[in-house]
Amino acid sequence: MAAYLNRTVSLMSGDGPHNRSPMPSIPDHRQIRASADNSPLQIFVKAKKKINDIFAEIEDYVKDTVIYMNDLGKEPNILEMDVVQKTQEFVKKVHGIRDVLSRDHMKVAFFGRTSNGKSTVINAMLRDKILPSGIGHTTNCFLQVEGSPNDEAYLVLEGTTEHCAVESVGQLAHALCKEKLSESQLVKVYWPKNRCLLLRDDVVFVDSPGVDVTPNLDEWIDLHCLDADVFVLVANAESTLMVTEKNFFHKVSTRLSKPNIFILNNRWDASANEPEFLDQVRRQHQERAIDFLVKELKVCSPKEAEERIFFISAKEALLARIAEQGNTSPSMALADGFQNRYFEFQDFERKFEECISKSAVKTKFEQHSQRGKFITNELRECLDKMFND
Ligand SMILES: Nc1nc2c(ncn2[C@@H]2O[C@H](COP(=O)(O)OP(=O)(O)OP(=O)(O)O)[C@@H](O)[C@H]2O)c(=O)[nH]1
Ligand SMILES: [Mg+2]
Repeated sequence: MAAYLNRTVSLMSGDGPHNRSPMPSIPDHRQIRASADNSPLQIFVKAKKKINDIFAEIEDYVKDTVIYMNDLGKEPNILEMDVVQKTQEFVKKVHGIRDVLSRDHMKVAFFGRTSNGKSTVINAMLRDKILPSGIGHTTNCFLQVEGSPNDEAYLVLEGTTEHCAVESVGQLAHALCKEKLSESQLVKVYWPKNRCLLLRDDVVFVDSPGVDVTPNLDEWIDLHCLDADVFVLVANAESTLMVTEKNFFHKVSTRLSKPNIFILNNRWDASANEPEFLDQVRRQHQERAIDFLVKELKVCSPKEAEERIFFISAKEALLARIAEQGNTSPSMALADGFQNRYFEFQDFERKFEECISKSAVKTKFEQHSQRGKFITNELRECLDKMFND
C-alpha cells in the first residue's frame, strides 16, 4: 500500500502522462546516496566487515592457543595429544571459514521469457550497456556480472581461468558468439567496481536465457539458483504472466523455502499508447501478480506482495541513465509518463537493495556465526579443563 501511495503522490505532483518533461528531472537516489553512503546494501557490507574482523580475532586466538599447547606439550603428562590435535584442526577450519567469508556476496538472478527485457533491466541497474540485448533470442547462456578485483573489464568462461578482455558490449557479444556455449553454461563478466556502486557493494547479477527456450529448467535451478538471495521475474506488461514463467518459479519454490521474488512488469512505456486503459491494465497485472506470489507460490503476504511488484520501462531507465552520465539528452524521445516509470524503477531498486541485503546477511552469515561460537566455546572448555586438571 505504501508503495502505491508513494506512486500516487508522485502522480498528483504533476508527473501525469500529460505533464511530460523531455529530460529526466528526478534526482536519482543512487547518486544522492553515493555521497551519504547510506545505501541499504551497507547492511551487508558492514556485517561482512564485522564478521571478517571477528573471525580474524578468532584465528589469532586459535593460533595463540596452539602455540601455548605446543609449549606445554613439551612438559610430560600435562596435555593429551588428542586435545592438541583438535585445536590444530580448528586453525584449518577457521581459515576455511575466513576464505568463504571473503568471497561471500549478494546474488540476484533474473528470469523471464525471451525478449521481456532481462538484460536491459540489469544494464539499467548497472547504468551501462554491459550485457548484450536486442530483439529475438539474445542471451544464450548464463552471464554473471560481478565487480572486477583489479578494475579491469574481462570475462572468464566456466571451467577455464583465461581472462578474455572486454571493453564494450559489442566485444562481449562477439566474444560470446565465438564460443560454443551450452545454455546452462556460466560466463563470468568482471566489470570495474568504480563504474557501479552495486558492484562495489558486492552485488552479483545473473542474467539467463529465456525460460521458454529450454527444457532444462531443473538443471538451471541446480546450477544457478540455489544460492541466489533474490529472484527477479521480468514480465512483459504488454501481455501477461505466462505459464512457462510461472512453472519455473513453482519449481524454484519447491527447492527453496520462501524465495524472495520481485516481479517487474517491464515495457510499461507501451501503456502510453493506450492511456485510456492504463489503470485497468495495471490493476489486472497487479491482481494477477499478487495472486501468483500470495496464493500460488505462497511466498509472501498480500501486503508484502505489493512491495514486490513494479511497473517499469527498463529501456527508458537505461537511456535516461546513459544520458545523465554524459550530460546529454536521451538518444530517443521518451513516452508520456516517463517520470512515473523512472520513479518506480528507482523505487524497485531501493526495495530490492533492502531485501537482498537483509536476506544475504541472514543466509550467508548466520551459519558462520554459529560455527564461530561453537569453536570458541570448545577452545574455552579445553583451556578450562587443562587449568582445572
Ligand atoms: N519498449 C521497450 N523495449 C524494451 C524494454 N526493455 C527492453 N526492451 C527492448 O526489448 C528487446 C529485448 O530486450 P532484452 O533485454 O535483450 O531481453 P531479454 O529478456 O534479455 O531477452 P533474451 O536475452 O533473448 O532472453 C531489446 O530490443 C530492448 O531494447 C522496455 O521497457 N520498453
Ligand atoms: Mg537477454
